[in-house]
Amino acid sequence: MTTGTATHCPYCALQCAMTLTPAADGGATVTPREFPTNRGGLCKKGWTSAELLTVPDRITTPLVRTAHGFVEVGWDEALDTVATGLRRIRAESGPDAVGVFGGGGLTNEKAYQLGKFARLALGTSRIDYNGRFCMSSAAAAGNRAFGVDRGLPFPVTDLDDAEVVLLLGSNVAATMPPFVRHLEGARAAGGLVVVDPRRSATARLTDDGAGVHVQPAPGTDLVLLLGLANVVFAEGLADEAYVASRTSGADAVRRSVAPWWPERVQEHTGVPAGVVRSLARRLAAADRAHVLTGRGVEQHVDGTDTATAAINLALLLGLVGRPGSGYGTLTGQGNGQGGREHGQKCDQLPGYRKITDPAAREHVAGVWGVDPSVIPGPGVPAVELLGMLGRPGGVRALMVHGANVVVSGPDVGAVREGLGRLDLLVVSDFVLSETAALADVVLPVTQWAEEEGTMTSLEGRVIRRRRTLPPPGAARSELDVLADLAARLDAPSTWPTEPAVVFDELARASAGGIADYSGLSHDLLDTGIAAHWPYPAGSTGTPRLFTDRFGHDDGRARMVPVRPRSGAGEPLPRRTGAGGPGAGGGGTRSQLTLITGRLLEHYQSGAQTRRVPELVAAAPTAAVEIHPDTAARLGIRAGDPVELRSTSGTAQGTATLTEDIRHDTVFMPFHFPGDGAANRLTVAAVDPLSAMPEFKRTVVTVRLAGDALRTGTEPS
Ligand SMILES: Nc1nc2c(c(=O)[nH]1)N[C@H]1C(S)=C(S)[C@@H](COP(=O)(O)OP(=O)(O)OC[C@H]3O[C@@H](n4cnc5c(=O)[nH]c(N)nc54)[C@H](O)[C@@H]3O)O[C@H]1N2
Ligand SMILES: Nc1nc2c(c(=O)[nH]1)N[C@H]1C(S)=C(S)[C@@H](COP(=O)(O)OP(=O)(O)OC[C@H]3O[C@@H](n4cnc5c(=O)[nH]c(N)nc54)[C@H](O)[C@@H]3O)O[C@H]1N2
Ligand code: SF4
Ligand SMILES: [Mo]
Repeated sequence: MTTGTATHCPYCALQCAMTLTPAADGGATVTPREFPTNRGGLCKKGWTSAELLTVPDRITTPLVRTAHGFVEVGWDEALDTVATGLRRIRAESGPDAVGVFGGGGLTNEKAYQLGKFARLALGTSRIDYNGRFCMSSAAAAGNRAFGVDRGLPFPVTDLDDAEVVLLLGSNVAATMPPFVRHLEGARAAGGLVVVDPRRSATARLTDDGAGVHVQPAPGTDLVLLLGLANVVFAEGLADEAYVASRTSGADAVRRSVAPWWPERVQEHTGVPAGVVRSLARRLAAADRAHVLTGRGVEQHVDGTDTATAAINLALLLGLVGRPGSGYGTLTGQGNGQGGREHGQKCDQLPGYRKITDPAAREHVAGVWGVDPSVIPGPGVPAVELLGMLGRPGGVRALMVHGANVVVSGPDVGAVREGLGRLDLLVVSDFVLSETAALADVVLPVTQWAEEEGTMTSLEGRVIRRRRTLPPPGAARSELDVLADLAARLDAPSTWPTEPAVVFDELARASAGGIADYSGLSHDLLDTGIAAHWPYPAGSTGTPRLFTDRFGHDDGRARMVPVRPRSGAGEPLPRRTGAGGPGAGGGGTRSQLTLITGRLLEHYQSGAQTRRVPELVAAAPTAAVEIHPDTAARLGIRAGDPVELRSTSGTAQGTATLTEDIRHDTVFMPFHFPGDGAANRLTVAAVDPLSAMPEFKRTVVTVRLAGDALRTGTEPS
């Protein structure tokens, strides 16, 4: 009998534990494993995750584009092609003409090596990653308030005994199903509060006395949160002792929320004033309460301020760092947490260090064995990077590792055009994603079950990913690929390929930083310890942050007054930030607000889950959720093909009629390519503080799609 390998699911940040056992047919079988985050549970994606290892269209040989399409080549030829192209572009246009786009699904080792590769082998400042689309607003808010950004500053199991959990813009019942187990305590106490414009699967968990579903207009959460803080002040519900001893800035917050009394909040959000008052009282009365945010409130042009308002509320009530209570954001991608700590962000060096900080540069340069002046300065965030593809002074070559930008970026029509203007597009992936299909060179890499490494889960816990199977065909680890390219580019420093050795280097580079891993190694992690960072050498880690101080020098949390910018609370958004024509404010009867998000069955761009037959059968195409009254007004019936139009473009889907959505709102998942891509509609407007794009609030018109309407759309 073959014994299985203890590892974790390849998909989301819950990192459910599983045992993977090699199967006779070359694949593997999945068995759930007991672990605090999943308690022996898995969702459909986890159960079927091994199928992707042996999908028929897995790429196992490097591909180079010729006039006749892709041809299979050997590694030497592929890497020579890449290195020659990169050298030429660098010589002609300088190192910043090469861009790198990383991913929050990469192991810590790969994310670290990619950041080092960009700075040392390419000499470019222009690296950023898809976590910019995911965690950047929550991260900016957390850094600003606490001086530290760890999604959950406490173990997930701390939620189990909560009396009240305020869940804003998160649909965990679909996006992290086993997580729902940690909400049972709050449900039993009648204290689960779900804030979502849709009656989502998670909102339905509040039925039958388990809690309350609050249904604001999309993008009005900031006003709702200001209203809750207004009630806290007005009714003397703040934890004055905590506020005085552990925070600064409360007076400014008091002034900023004064104009947001509940009746005015009702006018802007649609949430009844009585609900605003009772919610604030409920939260204040609970001994154990949590405030949690998800992408629904963060993926907006004011996402950082909205997350800040949620943090202010939690601080006013004295929840942060109090045993059994807290504030957190639910990190999304498998390594969304670690992926933002080790240097793939344009402004960061390993250990969550600032690339502009001379001491940080000196430390990391020391580990790399280079002069600090060799390390470039800060680059540009993801949306800006995608906006400069093939532009004068922009990027002429792009290397993509772990992202499918032509499906998941905002305004993918523009992204596709940008990729088309490049001189060289190099994509590493294990399937021919929609982005890989546009590449000049495709490099086949290993999947989770074929590699060793570490991931950092949503609770800041570093865990081991373990190898069960050999890589198929010629597929190679990205660590090997980067090392071979570094050699071809005459890069300084050393380029180890053993994950445990790369981890040791990462640990040294992180020493003394905010996300300090220096006390960890693969061997230590293999003993099964619960390693929550910071984990400096000699420590035993930090399951709970903020119990007696925050990350700022004075040890206090900073409350930052935030106010709605122009347009907030109005039915339709105004454009801020770069790119494209304005969507305008106001609105007419034919205009609806599009919110985008996830289905249980599919993961992100769908590059992986659209290859798993069970998942495709359950959710084959993009369904557009519309309220029956709205549909009737537009002459749309259930199952009709519909066309959505925004200032960015058009997309098509199938109408699903549901009373779970507001009359003024439609919902579309972003998991599908081509005509069904929701991101053909989104605009490249970003939050000025985090550079997070606006994914959750786009002005659209919706109508029945006829064959005539289908013409004129670009082919996928
Ligand atoms: N099945 C599945 N699971 C996943 C993923 C996946 O792709 N598929 N991806 C993983 C990743 S990377 C992430 S980031 C997480 C995301 O996990 P979630 O944050 O749970 O996912 P979303 O569906 O993007 O958004 C959550 C909810 O926000 C609501 N919403 C939209 N606009 C607003 C608004 O203005 N205000 C409020 N209050 N709510 C709003 C939507 O209706 C939706 O129900 O999921 C992770 N897990
Ligand atoms: N409209 C709209 N758009 C959104 C969102 C939304 O809510 N609405 N959510 C945003 C969010 S939160 C996120 S996180 C992004 C995610 O968006 P994407 O970047 O598109 O995410 P994935 O589909 O996970 O793409 C990962 C790709 O990398 C490959 N891959 C996986 N592991 C590895 C690896 O180890 N190495 C390499 N080289 N490749 C690998 C996969 O096969 C896949 O092709 O989408 C964002 N886009
Ligand atoms: S909840 Fe996330 S980690 Fe768990 S099985 Fe599903 S996709 Fe995998
Ligand atoms: Mo995400």
